[in-house]
Amino acid sequence: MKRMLSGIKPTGELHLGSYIGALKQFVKYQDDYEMFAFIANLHCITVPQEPEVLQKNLHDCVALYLACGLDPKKATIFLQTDVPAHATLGYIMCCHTYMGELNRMTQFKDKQAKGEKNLSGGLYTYPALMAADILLYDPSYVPVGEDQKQHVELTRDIAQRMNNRYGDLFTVPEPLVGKVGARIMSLTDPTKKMSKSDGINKGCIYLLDDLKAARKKVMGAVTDNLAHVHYDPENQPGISNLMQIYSSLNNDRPFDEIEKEFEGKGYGDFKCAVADSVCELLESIQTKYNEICNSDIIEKTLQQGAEKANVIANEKVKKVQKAIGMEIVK
Ligand code: ATP
Ligand code: LTN
Repeated sequence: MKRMLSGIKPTGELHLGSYIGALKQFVKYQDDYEMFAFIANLHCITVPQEPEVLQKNLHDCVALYLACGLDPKKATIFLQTDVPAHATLGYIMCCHTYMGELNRMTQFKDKQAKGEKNLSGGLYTYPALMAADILLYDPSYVPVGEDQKQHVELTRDIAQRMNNRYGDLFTVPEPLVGKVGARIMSLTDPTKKMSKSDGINKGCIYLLDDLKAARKKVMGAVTDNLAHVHYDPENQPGISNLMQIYSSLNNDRPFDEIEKEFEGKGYGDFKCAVADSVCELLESIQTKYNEICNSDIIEKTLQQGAEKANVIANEKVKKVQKAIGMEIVK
């Protein structure tokens, strides 16, 4: 069985974008691949965090992995810090990544361009740690949203470079970006990605949002005055975003079918249907989330996941250190 790996940072509450772009894909693939899904609690401290808030987000992130359908019997679910090999290989990756490459990464460039002050060294070298996260496990595919594709491509470059220099060390992974929903946009500004890092806002539907609040956010989504439900991200970005959400939550329903369903109807009807789909999803996730919080499944899952991940990751780090000449070999 081929492997697949991905991770999410617990930098805030998970939202509909994280679900559609990433989590839903993890769940879909867990039957056909050996799935590794981890919580990137090293990556999340590349930006300042409040300890109590981070702790809560971390707990909720694991609970939501499970509530969204990841099954610990099928997938290996673990915390990045429970597998110290991530930090070790992360450092080695840093030493095999050029500053020119890091300078080209849009995530860092965007923050710098916004004039954000006191950006950390960790944020700059973040893609090298991400390469380590991936290469430790030799996955064939890495399911991510559109914004992370560049990081997986850098991972491929580093893997190829190290394979050429030291012999076959790593599987060169491919990013897996969904055709629909790889970039869910903010409901209040459909030119911006729906993002948890933006704090509490009306443009972002959190998976633990109160259903009434979620419905209100959908009904208040920014649209246009063209008055027809049509997929055209350039001229109708708000409606197209809602269509992506609707499609994704209804078995990837094709856009032309959605257009037909709402032909001659107003945006109010369409928004109502989107809100119904969103609330149905949230209700099911929240019911499971409450059950999970009242059980010991989180601790058990993480312990079991870390045990399995440590075996694979430690073996890989040994192999890499040996190949580089960092170990005394008798
Ligand atoms: P955020 O911008 O919300 O702070 P992030 O994208 O920086 O989050 P994560 O939460 O770790 O970081 O992202 C987890 C996964 O979800 C990644 O694969 C990312 O590409 C995907 N993702 C995040 N936001 C969206 C979105 N709006 N649409 C589609 N996929 C998304
Ligand atoms: N950088 C990703 C989170 C992440 C990740 C990974 C995703 C860290 N390591 C390895 C896939 C594979 C993000 O910001 N969403």
